[in-house]
Amino acid sequence: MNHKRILVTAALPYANGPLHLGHIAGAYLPSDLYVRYQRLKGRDVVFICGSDGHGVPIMLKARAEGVSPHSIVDRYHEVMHRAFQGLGISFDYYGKTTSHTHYETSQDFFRVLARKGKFIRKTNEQLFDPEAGIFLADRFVRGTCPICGNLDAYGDQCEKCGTALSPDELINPRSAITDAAPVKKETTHWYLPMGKLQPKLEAWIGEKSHWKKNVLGQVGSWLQTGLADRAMTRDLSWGIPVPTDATEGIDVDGKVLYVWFDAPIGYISATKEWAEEQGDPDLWRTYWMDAETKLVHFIGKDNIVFHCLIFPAMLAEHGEFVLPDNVPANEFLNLEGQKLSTSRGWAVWLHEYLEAFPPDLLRYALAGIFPETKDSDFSWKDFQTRVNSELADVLGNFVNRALTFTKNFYGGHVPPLINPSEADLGVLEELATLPAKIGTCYEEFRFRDAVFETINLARLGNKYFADTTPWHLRKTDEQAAGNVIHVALQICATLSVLMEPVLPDAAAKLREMLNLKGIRSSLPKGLTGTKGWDDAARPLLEVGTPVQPPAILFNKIEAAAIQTQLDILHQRAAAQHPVAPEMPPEAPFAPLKETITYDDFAKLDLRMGTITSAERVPKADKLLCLQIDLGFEKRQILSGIAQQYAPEEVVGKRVVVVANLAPRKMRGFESQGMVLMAEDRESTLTMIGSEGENGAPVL
Ligand code: B3M
Ligand code: ZN
Repeated sequence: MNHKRILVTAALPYANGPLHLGHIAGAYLPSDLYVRYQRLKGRDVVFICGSDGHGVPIMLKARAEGVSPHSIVDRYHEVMHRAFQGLGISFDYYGKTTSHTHYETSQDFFRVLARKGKFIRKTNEQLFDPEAGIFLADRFVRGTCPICGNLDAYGDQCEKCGTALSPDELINPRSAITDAAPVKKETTHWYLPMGKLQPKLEAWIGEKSHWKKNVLGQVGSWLQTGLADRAMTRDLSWGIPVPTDATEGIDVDGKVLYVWFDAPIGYISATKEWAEEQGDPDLWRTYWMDAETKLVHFIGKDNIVFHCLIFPAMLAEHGEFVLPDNVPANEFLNLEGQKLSTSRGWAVWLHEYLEAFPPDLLRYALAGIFPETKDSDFSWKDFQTRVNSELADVLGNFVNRALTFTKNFYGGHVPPLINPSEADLGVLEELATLPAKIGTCYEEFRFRDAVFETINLARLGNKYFADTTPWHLRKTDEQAAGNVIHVALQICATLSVLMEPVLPDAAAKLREMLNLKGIRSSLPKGLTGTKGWDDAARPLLEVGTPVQPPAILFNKIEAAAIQTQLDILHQRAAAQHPVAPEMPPEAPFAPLKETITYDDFAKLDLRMGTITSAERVPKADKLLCLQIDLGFEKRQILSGIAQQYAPEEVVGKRVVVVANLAPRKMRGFESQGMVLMAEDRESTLTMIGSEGENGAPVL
């Protein structure tokens, strides 16, 4: 469908801490590049974001600091908003979910679903902290992960193996507030019947073959596991109260909307507030309710289920809204080869980066390594290389040569193009193809490719210079040399438009040097210029235009500045995580379990086997799905070894299998047994098994 307008959202960050590079590479910078490109194309686009002020993460932070959730939200809302502005993330509106409009909008939404009978009500037992006197939702419970054995999994998710959990699945649950062992208590909640809605969602997802593979993969595995009904309310003291007029007289005192119910509605509320600010309060309806809107949600991979299944289900059940056209989620960004972790102090904070270096450099370096199809890694060394050898040596150098030549030999004016050579025309032809080519990269969310093609234009310029050697040429053929400079300046002008989404500050500086006027801005309401993206296919500079002597576009980064950043990172990590080995030295080995009888042991049926194939399990970083030959039959076994063994490494390995373990389902796959491993004190796993034919009992 041809869309008339685009509504772009970026995930609402929890207002419980500052932003780090992982956030930026996940959702915010990709969305900003996309939106700036669309604005340069002259499209009608609105870019919405805001702070997520509810949910347990905010409550835990407030508790930790002994202040109210409100003051946490207000503080980090400011910090995040400023940091976004510092990086040039060009939202049309940045709201927060503690606003009055948002409370009303979320409660209205709930009312509509309740009145249409879209919820089912369930009363069941949930975990309750007897000391604190409250129900323990989501992250208020911690305990042992039933899948991977991580001792510190959250009630909604295990961060070690990535499995989504519900609090009652945890082994040895304990309250995150008082550490007390929770008891069970009855409570009533309103559920979205995801199980019933699954066929509809499947049909809808079936039309989304244009979505990114990593997104479809995760969605597919959720659907394969089968969707479970989701409670849309919680027993919590912080959140949007469940509206009493929608609950058929049932007491909802102390009940609030689930944060993942209200947060995505925050996109709608923020659009309302934006419309209000435009002086056209009803304008939000056009963006949310007219079928010709293209709705695009930018998020990180941990938010996929909410944006691809739950929120669309809410929107569809409500009935008045458009559904997302695309959800281009990114994978995760690692840092210096390790998983980013705010609790371990392993992170680069955006506001701190901005104190050290200009925003454009980070935009460029990150866009080149976006985790578009798989996790990627940010390192300071790579940052330095990208800045020095690409921005400074390729782009900066090319612009500098073109402008220096113009100043020294053409009186600082754009020379004419007379009887151009084949090389001149070849370059202009190539240039003419680029806006469409790079535009396609943006349209398809291939930002790394877009950046690569953009810098390539400067590479092309440098090569053209090297091939035509205007510094020699001008001694024999003044006019031919003038042609080269003319073409080089046109390349600069086109670059100043095509680099704008990634390098907005440098692009503006370059246009000023070139005295290039009338180009549309990529900022909100930037549609006033007369020329934009597509015009960059043709020469933009008029002959005779006076240009300025070159100023430096990108300063190189010294090794010392990089070392400073590395030192900060390592000191920070050391302070947050003082030499703390996973196991305390007093208890070097796991304690012995209680004694069992021979009969207990004899119940185990252990068999020799050989791994015949192995593959990763979508959405579960720790799991490999193994096919094992037991001689008399083949088994499929899921094993939590993916972080230590690559699939290809384990094929052919001899193992001991617990062959009479009841099968169970994990991530939608059946696991028919278990593979024995030795786990040393560093948590390194080793497989056990050597001689003995497949199927031989181990006694
Ligand atoms: N606040 C989770 C997160 O920051 C959540 C996103 C809400 S988007 C509607 O990852
Ligand atoms: Zn786990």
